[in-house]
Amino acid sequence: MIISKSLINIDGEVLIYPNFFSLEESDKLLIDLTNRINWQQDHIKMYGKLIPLPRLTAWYGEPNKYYSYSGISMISQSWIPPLLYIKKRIEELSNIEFNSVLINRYRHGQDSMAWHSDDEPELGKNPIIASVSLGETRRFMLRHKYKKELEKVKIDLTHGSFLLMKGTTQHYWQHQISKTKTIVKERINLTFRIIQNK
Ligand SMILES: O=C(O)CCC(=O)C(=O)O
Ligand SMILES: [Mn+2]
Repeated sequence: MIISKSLINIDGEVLIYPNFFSLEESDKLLIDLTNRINWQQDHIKMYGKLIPLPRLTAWYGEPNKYYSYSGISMISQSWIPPLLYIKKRIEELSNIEFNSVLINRYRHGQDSMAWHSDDEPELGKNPIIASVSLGETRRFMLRHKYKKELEKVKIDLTHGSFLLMKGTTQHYWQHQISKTKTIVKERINLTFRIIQNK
């Protein structure tokens, strides 16, 4: 059994498994997903203008799983083998079954994800988020929503790493991937989720 200590010690649980996938597996998965995922460029509306999200996205899962965030609605595309392989591996470790995955592709250092919690109603009361990273290492940060005196938690998510957020984490904590001025290659992140609708 692999044991991990929580990165936060209050109001939730965040576990990290740095080399969860071997280097060979991770390299192969990165190439497979880059080529086979149906990537899309979504836009959000801000001040009446359509702004492109600073990353490419895709939503896969069991049939008819809907997901909405920031005014964007997506319907699941069918699982493909590399996604099913990753899903099986993380389900074995976490003992949880996931039915969908949001995939983000950060093309360079200017692609990012702003502070947020994964707390959309369709994720249920205490969302369990299983996050797999491939490709370039990017810094993941957590901050408490109310206890401003708590230090931010910073963790580098490396090629083949697995991060699990559970319990009340999404009620009390936000997370982000910030932009970086350093020249970085592509990174793909997959967050497996349990959608409660239909
Ligand atoms: O890219 C990451 O590591 C985080 C992605 C994320 O927070 C999300 O998809 O909700
Ligand atoms: Mn998130």
